[in-house]
Amino acid sequence: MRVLNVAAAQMGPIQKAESREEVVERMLAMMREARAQGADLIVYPELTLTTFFPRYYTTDKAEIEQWFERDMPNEPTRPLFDLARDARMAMSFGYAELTPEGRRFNTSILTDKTGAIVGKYRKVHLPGHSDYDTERSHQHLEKYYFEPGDLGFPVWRTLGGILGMCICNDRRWPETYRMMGLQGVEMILLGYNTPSVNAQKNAEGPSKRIFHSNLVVQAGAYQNSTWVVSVAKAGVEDGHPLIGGTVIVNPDGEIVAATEGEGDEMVVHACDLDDTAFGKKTIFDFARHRRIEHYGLITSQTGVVLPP
Ligand code: CDT
Repeated sequence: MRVLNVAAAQMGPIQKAESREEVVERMLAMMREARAQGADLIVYPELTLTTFFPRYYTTDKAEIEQWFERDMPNEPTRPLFDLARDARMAMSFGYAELTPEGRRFNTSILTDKTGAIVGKYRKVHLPGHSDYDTERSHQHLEKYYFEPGDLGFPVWRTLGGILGMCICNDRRWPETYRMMGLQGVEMILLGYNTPSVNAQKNAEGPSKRIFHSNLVVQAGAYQNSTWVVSVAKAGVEDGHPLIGGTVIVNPDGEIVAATEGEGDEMVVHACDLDDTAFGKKTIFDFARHRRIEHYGLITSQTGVVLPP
């Protein structure tokens, strides 16, 4: 048995006016609860430290950069690293990253139990649009604020297993999981901010959006025989609702833990990484069963090309 006790720490809404320090206080409260429950790892959502700012449009550089972190850890986040180290707990959270060269990424990090950053992932699949869109009920300007991640889909040997990360919209793409599956991933950590209503199809509300969220993470877990920890930032941020639906999914694709509400809420589950072995050596033994000679279009072509 290789059991990781994992805390999926859903965050409730973060209003535009909330400071990093206020958010970190909420994160620390959940980390203390996770420590009391003996968690080895705590996982927070995408862009944990701020409101989901890609819904706001501005051309003002200072206004844009206020959402970004130049260093990690930095002053406001240092208490998280300190408590995690004292609690001997690994952690993962998302934030907006501004590099010394001025590049902007939607990023997640993973620490080990000493508080050292052992993994960094930069979101590859950026949804939404790059210009202000008058047709939408709300903006989703990730293509404006960020450039696509440049690190691929790495995995890390840490915490006694093989762990990987992805971020929000990445979870909807089978390529995300398969890239990590091909490196033997045993647990994928992901956070999301998903608006409760489709900005281009208002009839698509929260229940269908949670259904889609679960559908993709359960399929990704099963088809790659891996644990997936899928963590929401939820609730109403300055009038803009986000779905909850945080889940921990086992390598059979079953939900084994789920939040109930849309506030700060944690669920903890003992995840045995050895449970990934059966699927990996039977139905999803890639080396025996994959047929890469038939998969060329997946990497040679981006969009659909219809038959003549
Ligand atoms: N944050 C993020 O990636 N959200 C997207 C919303 C898609 S609608 C533009 C998601 O896939 O949940």
